Amino acid sequence: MSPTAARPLPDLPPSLHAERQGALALLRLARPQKRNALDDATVLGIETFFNDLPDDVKAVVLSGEGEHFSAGLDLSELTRRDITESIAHSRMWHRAFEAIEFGRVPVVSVLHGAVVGGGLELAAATHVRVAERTAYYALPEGTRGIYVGGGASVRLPRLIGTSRMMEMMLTGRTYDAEEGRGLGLSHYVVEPGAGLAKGIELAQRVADNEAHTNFAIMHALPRIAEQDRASGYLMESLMAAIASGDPQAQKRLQDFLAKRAPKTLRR
Ligand code: 1HE
Repeated sequence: MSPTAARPLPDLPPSLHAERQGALALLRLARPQKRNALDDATVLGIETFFNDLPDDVKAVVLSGEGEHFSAGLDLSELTRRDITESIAHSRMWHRAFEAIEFGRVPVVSVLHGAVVGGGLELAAATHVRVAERTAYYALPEGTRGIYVGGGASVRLPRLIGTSRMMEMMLTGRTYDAEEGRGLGLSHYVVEPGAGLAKGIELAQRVADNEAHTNFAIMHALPRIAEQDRASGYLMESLMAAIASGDPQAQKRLQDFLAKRAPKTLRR
């Protein structure tokens, strides 16, 4: 056990609730009276949470309390900032969501109700997305006279394409849960109320992977995808050699060959 393994989860503002479940940490947006609108305290709390996770946390499940995952940026705070402060505010969101996307452990988000504006930006920073059938997606920034600031311009074109994001912002359209799955906004659609259990089941599977494999998937894969082909192939070979050279990988391979490991069957 590492010296920090028994460390508790970080202290969080009242708008966030966190608990441990075995190797998982469950983080919940807990401001349902404001539809989980993301104020500064919440975004800073998210950054702290992901930067200070105890070493024995292997995956995180992120969900929202109440009827909606998140109504996005807290619009009441926006009215008080000048341009310089707004830039700093957006950069703060970037830092917090980078702590998710390029953090230490994979994050499974459970989406329901409104997943809009900054709420969609938050979801897009997570690695696996489960949507309950009530989930819907929108980028209302266009209709509010503002622009995305939590990383959507970078992440969403990679998920759904620049043209589709452009159209979402121009017209304020919504996509429902099934449409969102078709576009890649979520990977699963489940019945209302079933999202958390599904998210925990998936996070448990992720947590059972070797840490070095999860590292490669989270950190090497997206970088390779943005590289030129020759550099990408080289990086892939290096990563593959590092991964398969790990003693735990060798043990897993031996277990399969000795018929001690499960087969890859359809499920
Ligand atoms: C809020 C926010 C918010 C609710 N900031 N306070 N996001 C949006 O443009 C979406 C704005 N929200 C909505 O359209 C609706 O609230 C919902 C469809 C999500 C939910 O509707 P409903 O009827 O369940 O709730 P409500 O009555 O609208 O809201 C309940 C309370 O939450 C109310 O406050 P109250 O004091 O009157 O009770 C609302 O004012 C408050 N509330 N959403 C502040 N977003 C880094 S850049 C990202 C840019 C963006 O995210 S822009 C998109 C902003």
